[in-house]
Amino acid sequence: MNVQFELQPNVSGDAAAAKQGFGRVDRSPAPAFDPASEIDAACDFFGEHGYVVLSACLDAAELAFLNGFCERTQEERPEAWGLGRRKPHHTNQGLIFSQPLLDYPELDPFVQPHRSYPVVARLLGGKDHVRYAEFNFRETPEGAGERAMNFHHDAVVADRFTRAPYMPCDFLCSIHYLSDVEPGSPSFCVVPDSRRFETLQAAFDGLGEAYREVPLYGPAGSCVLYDTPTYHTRLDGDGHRMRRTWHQYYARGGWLRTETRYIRPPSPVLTDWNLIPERLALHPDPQIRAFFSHWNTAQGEWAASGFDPEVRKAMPRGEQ
Ligand SMILES: O=C(O)CCC(=O)C(=O)O
Ligand SMILES: [Fe+2]
Repeated sequence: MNVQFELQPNVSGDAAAAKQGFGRVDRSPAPAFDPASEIDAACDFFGEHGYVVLSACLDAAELAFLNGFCERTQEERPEAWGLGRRKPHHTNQGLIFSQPLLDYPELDPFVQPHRSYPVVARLLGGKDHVRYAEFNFRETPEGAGERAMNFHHDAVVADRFTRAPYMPCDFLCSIHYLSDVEPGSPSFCVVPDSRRFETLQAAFDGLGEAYREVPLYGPAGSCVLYDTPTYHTRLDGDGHRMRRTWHQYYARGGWLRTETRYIRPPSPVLTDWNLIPERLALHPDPQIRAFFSHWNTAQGEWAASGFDPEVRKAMPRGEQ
């Protein structure tokens, strides 16, 4: 594997001070919560700070299965990972297997991971309100060098600035670490309490002394949940060590009354390309169908075609 990153200029923070963000990195360990016995504390922490770390979410057998899956598919379908000929999207981000659920039903048991999912459900307003949005595997290859991904937020909904109460959130992302993440390896990194700022600069100015960039370290099997408006990045490690991760996005379903006359609609679709395979989109169990009910227009067209493989192939990430 010979993947080399190109260094990205720091446009979100202060390029004179740091390669990423403002360089105010706080390496004191973030608390990690047991998702079963400490679910209340974990949800309170997320509600307050916009992220939470959950400990030991995958056991040794699950880790072996998921790592084995990644290694096997990198051999069998290198193009699906962007190995060899790099993909037009996600170039320079490392490797990604964007849509493994399309062809691998053996992953279905993982769409609601047994340790982290109850926390996810609580944060989105209860298990009847959780919707699938995206599922992928990623790898920063060994020796890829520095990348300096900019701090950013993912998809957001405008009413986050004004609605009351703020929670439940609109989207959240879970990142399960499939390899150990420690100083020296690339790590997911958050700016706590930053979700209600328009820019990273505004968070830096607004949070003042409290502004911090917190790398989240943890052994393989740790899980980070973050609210998508929270500023974050992949903080580079030493440029040599690898990191493998499993990313899953969830959205909030259903209409929700607020303290005002405003009624929150279901979250919009996260992406215009993510596809749900027929076995899940049209699942006989209505609860599973509801979980997979957030369809984008590409999905609508694919379903209308009878899930025609040629229609899928025409889509940018249909096969890659
Ligand atoms: O890989 C990471 O640690 C962060 C990735 C990320 O923020 C993104 O792809 O939006
Ligand atoms: Fe992101």
